[in-house]
Amino acid sequence: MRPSLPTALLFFLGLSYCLALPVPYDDSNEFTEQDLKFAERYLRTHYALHRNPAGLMRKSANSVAAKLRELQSFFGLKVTGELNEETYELMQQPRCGVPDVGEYNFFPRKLKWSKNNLTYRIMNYTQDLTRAEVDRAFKKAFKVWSDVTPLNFTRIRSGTADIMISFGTKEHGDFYPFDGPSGLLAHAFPPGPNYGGDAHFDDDETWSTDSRGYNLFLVAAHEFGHSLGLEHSRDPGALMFPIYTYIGKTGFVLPDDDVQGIQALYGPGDKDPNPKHPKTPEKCDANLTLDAITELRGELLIFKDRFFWRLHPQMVEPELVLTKSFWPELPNKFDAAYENPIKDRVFMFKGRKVWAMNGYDIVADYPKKIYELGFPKEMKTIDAAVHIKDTGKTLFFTGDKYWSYDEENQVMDEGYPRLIEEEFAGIGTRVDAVYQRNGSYYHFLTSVLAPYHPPPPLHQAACCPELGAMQTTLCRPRCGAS
Ligand SMILES: [Ca+2]
Ligand SMILES: [Ca+2]
Ligand SMILES: [Ca+2]
Ligand SMILES: [Zn+2]
Ligand SMILES: [Zn+2]
Repeated sequence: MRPSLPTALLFFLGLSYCLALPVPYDDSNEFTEQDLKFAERYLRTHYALHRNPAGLMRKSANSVAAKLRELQSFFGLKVTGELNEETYELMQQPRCGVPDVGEYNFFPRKLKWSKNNLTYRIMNYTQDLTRAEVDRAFKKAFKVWSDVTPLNFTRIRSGTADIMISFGTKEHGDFYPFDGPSGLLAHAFPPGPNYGGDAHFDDDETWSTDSRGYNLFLVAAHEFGHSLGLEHSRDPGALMFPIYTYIGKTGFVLPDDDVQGIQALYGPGDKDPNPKHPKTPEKCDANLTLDAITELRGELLIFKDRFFWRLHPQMVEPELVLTKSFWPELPNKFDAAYENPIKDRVFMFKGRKVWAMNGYDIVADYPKKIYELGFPKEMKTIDAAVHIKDTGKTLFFTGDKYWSYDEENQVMDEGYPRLIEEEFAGIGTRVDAVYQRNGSYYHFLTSVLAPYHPPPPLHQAACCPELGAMQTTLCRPRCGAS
């Protein structure tokens, strides 16, 4: 983790500017000199990009491309080896300061503590919270890990603990300076003597016990994962994913990916008080059911649990992201969603509430109650929704019935609800999600997938006949290969 001596020396000799590495970029974007420097710094911090002596500029340019490819592959972006908008946006997100490719990756052994009883000491406090709040956040963060392993954590108030915890700003005593508000939030060292296991928090952040600023418990739970020997995970649902996402007020449960990781090092504990660890959905799981589907400005968003897949026409692989990372104020999970492209609005439904989104912004006055659309007051949920461009109507499915909503006049059409079975025979009695593409083709997604009207227009279906159309779209690369 600590920089090799030459890197540190160059840093202190102030050679950082004259040795700036050229960052290859996609020239359909307008990146300023400053953007490119920022990108270079990011690769240096998180992808072990080292400066070479000036004479080796050409070679080093290649290595910048290699680091960009590593980053793009880590986060499941399109791998181009060039800086582009998508990559730059990702670099802007607040994150952990530990590299995604740890230098300790080069060691064949896994770093772990050789004892199960560990101590921690809180060296100082932030002004943002009371001492009791800070103590509680750290205690709870350790409990995340002790619940699923044989590890025990004991707080000591003097002397040297295994895990020394402190708040600091900018250069704070190691060679990994913090960077002011946002950007790097914290970092921690893998198990070992001295610095080993220690966790540092950037006190230029606003720390909180809720959604404001950065949630200290969440960041600490992540950092302590490093203190125990975990590296970053590529699973966007994992606590050890390097980018910060506030995941809501409901009780935190350690995701399955992190449980697998920590138990590979220390084994399971005696009793896990909360044995249900959320798994990240697999796009090619044959039993996958979906919550909701909508388009958003040409992209298809496919919702499942607290995630959605983004699929846009140029993308080969769908990208899986946490819903909260796009819309922190929205619920974790949805029942139904649809887009009205004329109004450029996406409507998302959960229980009796509906939110209207304009791109990534929530439209003022939302959430509203679904009865304001004309549903009976006793209706609790909507199963699925789809907007039909040609008619300007939106169809809502709930239980075995469906409704038709007139978008232009903003009223529910007369003569509804009707039975789904009457109009769409054979799709079953309950619809999970539905979308429309290419005119009159509807794709109703139920636990048994049922394309309606002529067979699925997605040509990929032909190569994966055992899967339904939607899953085939998600699984496209795999289908192409077979
Ligand atoms: Ca230590
Ligand atoms: Ca920072
Ligand atoms: Ca649904
Ligand atoms: Zn981290
Ligand atoms: Zn530090």
